[in-house]
Amino acid sequence: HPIDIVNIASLEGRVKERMEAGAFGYIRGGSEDEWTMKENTASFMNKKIMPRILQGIDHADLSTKLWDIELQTPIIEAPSAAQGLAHEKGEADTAKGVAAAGSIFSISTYANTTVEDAAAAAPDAPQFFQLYMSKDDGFNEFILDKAVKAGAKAIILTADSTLGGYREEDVINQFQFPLPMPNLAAYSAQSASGNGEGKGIAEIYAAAKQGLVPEDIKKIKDLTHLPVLVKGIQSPEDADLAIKAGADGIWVSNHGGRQLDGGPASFDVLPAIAEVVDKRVPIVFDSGVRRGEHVFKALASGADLVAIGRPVIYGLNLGGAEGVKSVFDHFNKELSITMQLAGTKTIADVKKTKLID
Ligand code: HOC
Repeated sequence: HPIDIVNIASLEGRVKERMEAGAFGYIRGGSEDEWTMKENTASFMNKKIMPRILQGIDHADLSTKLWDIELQTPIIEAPSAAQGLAHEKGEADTAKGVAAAGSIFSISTYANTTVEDAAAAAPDAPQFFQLYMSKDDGFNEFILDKAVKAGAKAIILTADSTLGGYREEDVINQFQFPLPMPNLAAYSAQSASGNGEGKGIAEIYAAAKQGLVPEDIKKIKDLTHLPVLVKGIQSPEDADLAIKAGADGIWVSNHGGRQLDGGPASFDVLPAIAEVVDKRVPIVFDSGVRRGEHVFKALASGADLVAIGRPVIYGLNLGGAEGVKSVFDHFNKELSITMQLAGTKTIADVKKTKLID
């Protein structure tokens, strides 16, 4: 069902009251002191929007494109693992809600739904597949083949997660994934994480390929013939490295502050990355986005699309597919207001807006 939303930040408290403590801790939590996680949202205040007036703006048009994919909003869903923790229909309902918002849903390798079932839940909507590369090449080939056959439009290579950040709330709660991860279960060889059920986060990460290298980008492209977005870029050098190695898109992210604590806010590193990328490929941005104003500032700093993670999962928990749609509607409402008050009509106008210190 649709949910009433005054602001996105208040969803966390509502979900905490109804969700099992271990699941909530896993979803909400960041690593160590959660310093980077907090900085992610706080850093949007380091820049101010310089508004224009008398621009004849009578409404905002949020429509945009990634490659040839038409979108009703520049806001997309950030892939998140184990969405069955939030709702019995998990990723299938998220896919439906995101499709209703005219946006892109990305399914994680570590989903509680198969890539086929997620695709079937929203057959006409664009879906991406988020790969955590495994130590086992057989698994990588198997899962990428499944994603291609299910109709994925792009592969997201998660490059910041060869091992998990130290998340203390999971330690305190002795958190273990309570549900199977059917994309793992479908593969006959047993990986270190089995089918995910009853495993702790460290055991899940034990299956990940260590020592990812730029050549892995080409390997994925050769296997899938799909565009590859490299997710977890935080430095201009790595953006350049990834593009030279064949990346079709750069995903600026610090994994919502769940991996390296003590690193910079994602928003703080975006302008320098955008400068180096220099429009060679699109840039997706995530981490800490809780307001339409944050979306606006990320677009004005060089992002082409902005992804939201935890807010989508909170919407899923509170209202299933319609709850997810409500979260998109709320972000879009705030973004529209910000756009019009800043004197911008289109996403292209937003991207030209000046931010000041
Ligand atoms: C390699 C195993 O992205 C998180 C998820 C992790 C999913 C398991 C990765 O918790 O941040």
